[in-house]
Amino acid sequence: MVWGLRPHAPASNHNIKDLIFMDDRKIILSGIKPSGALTLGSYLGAIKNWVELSDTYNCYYMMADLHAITVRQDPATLRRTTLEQIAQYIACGLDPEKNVIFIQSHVPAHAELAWVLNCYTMFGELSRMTQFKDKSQKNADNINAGLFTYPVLMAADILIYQADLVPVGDDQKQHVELTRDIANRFNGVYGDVFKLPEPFIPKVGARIMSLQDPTSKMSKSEIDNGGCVCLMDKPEDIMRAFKRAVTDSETEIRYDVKAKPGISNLLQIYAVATGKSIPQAEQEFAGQGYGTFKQAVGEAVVELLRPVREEAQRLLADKAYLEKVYTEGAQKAAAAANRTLRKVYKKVGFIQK
Ligand code: ATP
Ligand code: LTN
Repeated sequence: MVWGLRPHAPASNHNIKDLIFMDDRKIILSGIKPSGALTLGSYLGAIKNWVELSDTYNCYYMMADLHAITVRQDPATLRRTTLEQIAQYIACGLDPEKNVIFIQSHVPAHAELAWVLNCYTMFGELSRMTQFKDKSQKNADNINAGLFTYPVLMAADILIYQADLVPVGDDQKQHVELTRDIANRFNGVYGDVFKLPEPFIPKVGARIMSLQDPTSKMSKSEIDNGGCVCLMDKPEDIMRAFKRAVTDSETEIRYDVKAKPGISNLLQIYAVATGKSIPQAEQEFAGQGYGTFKQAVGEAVVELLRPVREEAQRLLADKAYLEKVYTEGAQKAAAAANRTLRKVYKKVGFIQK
């Protein structure tokens, strides 16, 4: 990737905020809410692909803290998980020299564009979002307006960088589709302002299920029920979670999501963790018992996460480095985001400063 001065930046005395990607690689934007410890689900569904894509795209990866507060967060915990998440992104293999790693609230243009896009998004569209329906059921005492308009902020996150691709798990597909609808509506009125983004959803690993309830998604806000494995979990905790994983009363290790959701989930986890295909995994364990299989899946996950945990721990001890990463990241992100925001403000008729 090539960094260069943004147009109209002073040629002398420029600093990092004037730097933008200058090559014609396609652009990626994605993010995760720092609403808890990162899980195996977000790793296999999203971050693992971010790392694979980061060599061929210009990438923006953020901590979506503005999104996190749609559900009540303890302020001290939110600060800690945000910092931990940055360390974990880097530990997973995202090089801050090649990728723009930043905290969403450090780039105010996201919230500013979200306001404008709110005026181009319909109440009916937002009412159909399944994440809103799920979260309002789970947080019945706090169905706030932010929870409802959350997909508009997500659209702003994506469109402000003119992203081509948005690597996410299956649960976010609907939000990326809505982003395209909003962009299309806006472009229909003002001309080609926004690029239309595509979701990038992995074939295997797009929906890792809870180990305790394999019919519902493994989710960091449901960490307490034992169905979740976190990136920073110790090997013995990971092994225990897999040993206790819910399966079924048969004995056959076969991929069949409807009839055998628990075993299918474990096969999926094993396949992505080892880079094997699901049929290869089925063959490997043909005729073996569930106990041996669960042990092998646990061991594969322990080995997958061990370097991530160790490197994240090392990075977390170096707060000055993490601060440098997110400060420079926000400056680079803001340079790109402000360009789109200025264009949008001009198009809708705001007087330019
Ligand atoms: P929360 O419980 O706070 O809603 P979450 O655990 O669902 O959080 P997110 O921050 O919403 O995690 O998701 C981060 C990214 O990881 C998104 O791209 C999402 O699609 C993906 N992801 C999350 N959980 C899974 C999962 N179980 N399987 C595959 N991908 C997932
Ligand atoms: N909505 C996502 C997190 C998120 C995101 C984004 C993902 C916020 N903004 C932009 C991709 C692109 C979630 O709940 N997992």
